[in-house]
Amino acid sequence: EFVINLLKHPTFLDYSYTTKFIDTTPDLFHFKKRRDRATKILTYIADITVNGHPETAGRPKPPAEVKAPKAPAPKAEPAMGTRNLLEQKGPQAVADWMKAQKKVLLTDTTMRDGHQSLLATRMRSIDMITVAPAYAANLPQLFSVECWGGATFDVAYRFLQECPWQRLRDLRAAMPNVMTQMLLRASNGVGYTNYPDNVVQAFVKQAAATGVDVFRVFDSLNWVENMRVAMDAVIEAGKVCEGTICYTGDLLDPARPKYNLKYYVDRALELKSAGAHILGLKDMAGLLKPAAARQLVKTLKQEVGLPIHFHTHDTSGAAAATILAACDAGVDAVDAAMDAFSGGTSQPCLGSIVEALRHTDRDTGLDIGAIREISNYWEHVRAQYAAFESGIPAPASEVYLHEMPGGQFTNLKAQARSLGLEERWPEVAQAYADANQMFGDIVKVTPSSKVVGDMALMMVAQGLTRAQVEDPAVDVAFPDSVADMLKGNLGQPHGGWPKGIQTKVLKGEAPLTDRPGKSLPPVDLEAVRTKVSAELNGFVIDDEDLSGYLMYPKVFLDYMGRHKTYGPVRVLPTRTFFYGMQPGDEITAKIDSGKTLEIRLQTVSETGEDGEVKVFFELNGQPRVIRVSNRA
Ligand code: BTN
Ligand code: 3PY
Ligand code: ZN
Repeated sequence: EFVINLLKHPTFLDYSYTTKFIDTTPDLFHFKKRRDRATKILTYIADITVNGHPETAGRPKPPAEVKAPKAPAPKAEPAMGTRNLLEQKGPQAVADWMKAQKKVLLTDTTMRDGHQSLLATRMRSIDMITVAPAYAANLPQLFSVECWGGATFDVAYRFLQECPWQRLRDLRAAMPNVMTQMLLRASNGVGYTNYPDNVVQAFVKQAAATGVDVFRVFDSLNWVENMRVAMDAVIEAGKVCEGTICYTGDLLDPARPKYNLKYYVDRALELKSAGAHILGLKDMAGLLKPAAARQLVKTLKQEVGLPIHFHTHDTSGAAAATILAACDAGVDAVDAAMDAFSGGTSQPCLGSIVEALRHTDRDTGLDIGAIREISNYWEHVRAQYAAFESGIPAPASEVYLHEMPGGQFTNLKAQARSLGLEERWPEVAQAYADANQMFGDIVKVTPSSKVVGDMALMMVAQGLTRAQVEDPAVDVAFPDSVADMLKGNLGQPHGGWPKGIQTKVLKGEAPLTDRPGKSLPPVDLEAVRTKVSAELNGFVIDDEDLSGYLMYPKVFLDYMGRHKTYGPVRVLPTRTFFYGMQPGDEITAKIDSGKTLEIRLQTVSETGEDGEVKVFFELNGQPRVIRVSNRA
């Protein structure tokens, strides 16, 4: 019978242990499968125990007493929330409802931008899914939970050895009443480059089907022309389209007229006519100051008429003041991170904003006790990720000089460190500002921010000034990303690219002026599926995997390869995932509904002459020995 089943399921050949196969094929040669998955997981634990995890080597370790955090208990059945409204009445009803609310609506960003900005995006799904039922039950008045997209997509595959789609599916199931929200880089999807239209369309369709309710769609140059394909796909899927303008510059600075009130109103009206249900105002670097926020929000409310959802970062330490000013001016919804994941390059503090608005006419109505309990959980989660803390201890008014997005600031600092430029950080900050001006004062957000960062690092590393870079007589080997951007492959900035630098970089090659997607031929999705299948020894990937592959071919295939060896390691507690186990440690891992592995590590042998170490486990009471080679 086993053999027949096997023959009937070519998917078993090599990749049978992807979580989806398990989920969708419940009764297939059950016993064999369970044992193999357990062996793979034990192999992973043994390997990490002996050799360490490459990502945490040489980094600060969480204190020994930090154990798997416990989520607060749900206080009641989940009350009706925004998700129910969306399901029953559709996205326009959600937008109308927002405008009718007196209270400020809140989005919790902890599960996406919070850890993206503070912990290099390294939060694992299990830490999110564990607390999701408490969100549904105890904070059902939240507008949305931002938990997907941005950098979390590729980091899940690349560094966390887990499937981002599975994360989304699990969160959606655990929070049935509150809208989930994602960050989508329009034609860049969740990647760093423009994709063919049908790839973007397939991605949005799948994200909507798997569980995203609100799509915050932005373009890294605020070019609405380049956002339509993504926005149309969201609208087509019946989900909430939050057409978003990115904020940059300084609205009140007469010396920087490019980004004035008219600029933002014009973009907002373009987004409205492109079909946005909500207007997103995305201050990715945290540059919007309180007085400017008051003017901008008031004007956009008057001139555009869409509900406004404001997002900012607390890099400067002044973001809460800006949020409160925006609330005064009538903003409909704002983003904040749970206290333990707030501040610095992340969003401002959710609990404090709720309290600041308490007993005013914009009272959020959120339960501060529930917020404290959930934040307490997050505090314990954060402690487990000590290895990924950026070490930026204080607010930085320097952000008004370089204008780096929250997620990039810490990242670029780490990059500068790895290039030996740590001491010269102030020069990097200045070079970033200079590079921005050289490119014509552009919006800096993924991926345009990466291009400006690449240019800045190059200028500092090679000792080049802006004048030298621009001088036709000075030979400069520009980073590939710079050439790509000036060729028009990310789209067109307001006012176009400065001709001088563009001509120098392109050396006479004609730049693109249409949107890049217009000239990218559609991908033959089924041909790609077949090709990937062949690379995976016949394993047929589904639409989620296909969309993952299309965004990040190599990252996806590497993930699949490791999955074959190590199995569904997403079920491991975070401490075990990053540090393995000590003799005497016991953990529990649920591999799928109802099946639990009780794992105890007994002892670890000396390294043998063959370079192998024997790791002795007890698995559900039975002894198991795993051999791994000592590479440490
Ligand atoms: C990566 O950094 O490649 C993703 C993390 C998983 C890598 C696994 S962990 C166990 C084994 N040891 C390594 O050095 N790499 C793999
Ligand atoms: C992303 O694109 O990941 C961002 O967070 C931009 O702010
Ligand atoms: Zn952000």
